[in-house]
Amino acid sequence: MKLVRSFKCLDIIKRQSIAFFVIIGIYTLLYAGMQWSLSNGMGHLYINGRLTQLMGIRKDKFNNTHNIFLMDSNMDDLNHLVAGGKSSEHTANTEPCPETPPGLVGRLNISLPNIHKSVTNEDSLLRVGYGGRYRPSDCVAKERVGIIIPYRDRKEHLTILTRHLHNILQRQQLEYQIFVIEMALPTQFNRGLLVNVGVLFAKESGNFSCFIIHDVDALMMNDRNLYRCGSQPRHLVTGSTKYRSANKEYALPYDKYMSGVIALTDSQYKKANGFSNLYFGWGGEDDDFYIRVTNAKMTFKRPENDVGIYLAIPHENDLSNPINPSRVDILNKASARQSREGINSFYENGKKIGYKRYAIEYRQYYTWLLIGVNEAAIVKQFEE
Ligand code: UDH
Ligand code: NGS
Repeated sequence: MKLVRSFKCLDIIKRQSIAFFVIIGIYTLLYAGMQWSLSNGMGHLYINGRLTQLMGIRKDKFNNTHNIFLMDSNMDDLNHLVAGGKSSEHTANTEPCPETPPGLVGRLNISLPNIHKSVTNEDSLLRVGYGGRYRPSDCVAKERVGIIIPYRDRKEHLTILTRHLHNILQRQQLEYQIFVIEMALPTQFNRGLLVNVGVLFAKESGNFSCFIIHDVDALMMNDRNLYRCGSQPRHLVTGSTKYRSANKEYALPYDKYMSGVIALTDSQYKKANGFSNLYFGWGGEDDDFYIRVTNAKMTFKRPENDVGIYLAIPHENDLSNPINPSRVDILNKASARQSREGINSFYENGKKIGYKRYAIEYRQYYTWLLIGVNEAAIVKQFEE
């Protein structure tokens, strides 16, 4: 009897071992397949919390998000997945929101020593949908705004800015989504290229009537500075603490300076052919864009002087954004290059070229896109 029992026991152990190895084998195959697909151009999509019932999702150890592996090109599916959530709850009220939002307070009481606290409104954060989307629930927004933030390694600034924007843009009764576009190392930072990619990505993600190109360290100080587009491109900064002098609290470095925060419709952006992609490192891309806008027979408009004021968060120089020694040479040829190099550079026979999407993450307060760029290839493409 004892012998029979121990045989049975052995049999069970054998079967369990086989099952164990089969499961390990399947996991190994799945994991290898996943790695292979990632290294062959498939993007990651990370979505916060709620979609855990889907296949191919694993919890991210570090930031409590979930990763979903999907084809890069499948933006319609991605949008469908992240639709829903608080921001897209349908409102019964189809009345347009008023021209002047009723809750504005004007000059904002924000200051550096207490910056986190002074920009945060917890209620506004609770109303944000996946990927940093929002839509007013009591009226139809006057504008659907895509906020594009070119970004690398400024985590603290990003936390502050996104909190501030969610608070103020909801008060401005806008429908909006925040996009953070990051360039993977080791490539030198390229603000213009990131903005172009951001606008293209935002256009795939939603139907935006206006794009706001926003530096990560610029905090608006007056909520009457409405984040809307106009019949001409808009420079929303009339003065920043960054250029503060003894006799001027908020200033600009020169009159044609058009950086920090600008607002353009898709058609205005296209008319200028977007930013140049050739400025790797610091400086020049904003002056180049000014030339492009002017060549396209448009002008930048600014809000009232006391409305377009900004608090600039101070920071050290960025190691991967050194001053570009070629910037003036590139700038001198801005007009000659404009029609063949810009936002139109990225498509060849309907295919994206010049950069790779490494990851898309629908984070709690913004949508994040990480791209890889081959600097030598981009520069070579446009060598005279
Ligand atoms: N940016 C990053 N990370 C970087 C570099 C730039 O996120 O490493 C983004 C960010 O949105 C920033 C914007 O690009 O607000 C513009 O960057 P910038 O370095 O041109 O401007 P910023 O006002 O600094 O941040 C200016 C200091 C550079 C001094 C060079 C010589 N005067
Ligand atoms: C100009 C740069 C711009 C820059 C501006 C302000 O000289 O890109 O200074 O810079 N143009 C060129 O270098 C050709 S700041 O004072 O903010 O560091 O935006």
